[in-house]
Amino acid sequence: MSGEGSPTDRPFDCHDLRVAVVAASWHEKVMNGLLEGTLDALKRHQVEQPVVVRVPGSFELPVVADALAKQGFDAVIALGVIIRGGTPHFEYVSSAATDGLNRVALDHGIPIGFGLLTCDNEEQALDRAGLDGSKEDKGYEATSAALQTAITLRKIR
Ligand code: DLZ
Repeated sequence: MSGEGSPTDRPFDCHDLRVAVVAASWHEKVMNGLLEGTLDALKRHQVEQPVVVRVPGSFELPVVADALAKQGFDAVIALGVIIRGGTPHFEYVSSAATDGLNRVALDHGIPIGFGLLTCDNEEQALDRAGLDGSKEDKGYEATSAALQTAITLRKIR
């Protein structure tokens, strides 16, 4: 499944952008779909040799995104899946990851592709994972948005 479909998803030339991906490891099947969608988007936008770094869980995404931003990447794509359980843990991890990633974007002035799914159950996550039978491809979508933003930032700076 390709995430193409909205006007913002038409591929454009990003061959001179340096892009890194940071991906959590919980919920392997959904993560595989998100990562595949991201790599597909990077390829279609002609991004060369993206760096891919894995972290244990979504809570660890911001600190590694921050380290990658410090290395001078033009965009970092963050991928993770958080599924609600029976405790408030979901809220803590979701907001720590979301707030942390937003802070990295603003601190470093680079787009962070927001490929973080926060879902009530696995079915909702699978629907958004870009797998066969999924309704949406959030890996592709988050990547395309970040690349478009990196190009826009380059134009206005
Ligand atoms: C502990 C935990 C739980 C319960 N659920 C998830 C999840 O659904 N998605 C995810 O990405 N990570 C989860 N984690 C792990 C935390 O993100 C983190 O890795 C640990 O709390 C260790 O810091």
